[in-house]
Amino acid sequence: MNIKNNLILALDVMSESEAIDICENVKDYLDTIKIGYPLALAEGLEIIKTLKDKFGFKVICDFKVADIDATNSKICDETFKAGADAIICHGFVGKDSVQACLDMANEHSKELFLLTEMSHPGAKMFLQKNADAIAQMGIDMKITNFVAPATRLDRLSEIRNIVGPDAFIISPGVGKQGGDGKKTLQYSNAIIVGRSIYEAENPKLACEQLIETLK
Ligand code: NUP
Repeated sequence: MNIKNNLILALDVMSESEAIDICENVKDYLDTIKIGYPLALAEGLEIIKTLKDKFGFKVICDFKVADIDATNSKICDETFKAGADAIICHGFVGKDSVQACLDMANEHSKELFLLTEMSHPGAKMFLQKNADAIAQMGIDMKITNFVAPATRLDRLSEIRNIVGPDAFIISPGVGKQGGDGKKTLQYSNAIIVGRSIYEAENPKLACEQLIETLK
């Protein structure tokens, strides 16, 4: 995936009007939006097409798909039918569940991102212990896109080692969660940033300033 300025906006606002307002402000600086449950539950999956048609953005759906294989297939199918360019799934559920997501992504000629370790403190409790194995499973399954944390560069670097230089990694946790964008991009292909852009008094300026710090 080609991502302008290596920057993905996590658009976790709660209404279409807010979403459009933020997008109008930042559309010159980025071309890829990540939406998750907040906006999708508030406005429905139609929001995907709205953002794509209005701004030409690529849309990654952060639905952290984590169910049995049959259910994962249905979740991914609906999401891709709604226009998503990519979907994020969890890896801890195991190979059969992830394979169902990968198969559906391939059927639609869209992308799958495998979430390895999360960025928040709670990830240390259970997920971190298995993150290397999740990343390895992804490589064994020929998955090429991964999500790994900007908040722990040692872990991000380890995950990069496991998935290799050709894998595509996107990283949340820059800004509000404490991660540094420029350092993250030493290991990662793109950063995911939410609140420090959409909660800023001037999202356009916040975007511009953030991009400056990445150089
Ligand atoms: O490990 C993860 N951490 C994380 O923050 C995996 C994620 N998908 N996210 C998402 O990234 C989170 O749900 C939010 O949409 C975004 C980070 O937003 P912010 O902390 O920059 O506001």
